[in-house]
Amino acid sequence: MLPFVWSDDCLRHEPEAEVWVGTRTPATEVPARLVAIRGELLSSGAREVAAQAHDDSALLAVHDPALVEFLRTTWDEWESARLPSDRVVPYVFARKELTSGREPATPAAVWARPGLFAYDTMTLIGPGTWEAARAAVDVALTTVDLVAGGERLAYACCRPPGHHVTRSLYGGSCYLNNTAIAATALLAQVGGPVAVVDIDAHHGNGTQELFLGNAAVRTASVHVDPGAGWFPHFLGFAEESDDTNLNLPLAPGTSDLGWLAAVTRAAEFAAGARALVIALGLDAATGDPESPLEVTAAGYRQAGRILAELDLPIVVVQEGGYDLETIGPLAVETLRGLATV
Ligand code: SP5
Ligand code: ZN
Repeated sequence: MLPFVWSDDCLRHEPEAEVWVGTRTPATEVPARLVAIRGELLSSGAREVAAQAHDDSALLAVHDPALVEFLRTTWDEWESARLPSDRVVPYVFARKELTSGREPATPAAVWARPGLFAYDTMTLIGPGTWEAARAAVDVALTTVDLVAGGERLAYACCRPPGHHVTRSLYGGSCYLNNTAIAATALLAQVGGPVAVVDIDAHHGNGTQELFLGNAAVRTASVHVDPGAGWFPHFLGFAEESDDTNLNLPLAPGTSDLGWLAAVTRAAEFAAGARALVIALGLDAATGDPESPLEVTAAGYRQAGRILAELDLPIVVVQEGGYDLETIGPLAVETLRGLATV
């Protein structure tokens, strides 16, 4: 039976809203996503494994301690400051060019501090955000332990997602890079090289930047072309590819055939690694409100089969996917594809 790792604490992050082009819109990255996926996993007969607490070593191997400390403490400070917004949201941004490359000062104003670490206004922090983000790290690390302990395939059923987070900046509905932390822990436990294949509809920009030029962790991402106007906008282009990184941007409306051809290329790039981390975004699917890639459930299952053919130990980490009706079945279809071979 396929093991999946779970923590109730992942449900504690309730962003409520995203500030998008200056407008407060309803949150898309909601706790109900994970409840839907878990329900479908249990119906399919998957085996639930409780997340085990892990210390901060893998987390701090990936992230700037200042980002981690900010995420751990900012909600309490924000709440004590009695600000007009019920969620932490940046209003100024400490771009390095502002200070000619010098480290910007830590602002005296609590409401200016998010500008040191946030790169968008859509990724709000509230009462349970830290607890959920830290729990997602424990879910990912427990999943790595299962695979290092001999499971061929295990799934980290976690949120908030992580692949948009760099060493010191959070954004894209992500706070801590669960996928990158899993890859780092997997590398330490089974040896390298390790490959990350990211099939979320959006470019895995955080993961790319964390491992750029690092031959021990190869990263490939299949995603909607940022050049067609899609998040993360500033990167994710094919030209960023080198020996250790492969970007496969796709046109809106690409659908199964073109998407699976790109997944096949990503799998070829991963071949020869000792273990695989799949950043599983379900938002490439038809009906997802956040992407135009139009992939079917059969496409997701086939992507699973293609990646399973690499015959590597596999850690699957949940990333995006926002259609509450279909993400449960899509996760199970992908895992079924991964389990055949
Ligand atoms: C992990 C992941 O899939 N993150 C996706 C982040 C991209 N979000 C971009 C949102 C663009 C505008 N969305 C409008 C909906 C407003 N609620
Ligand atoms: Zn996404």
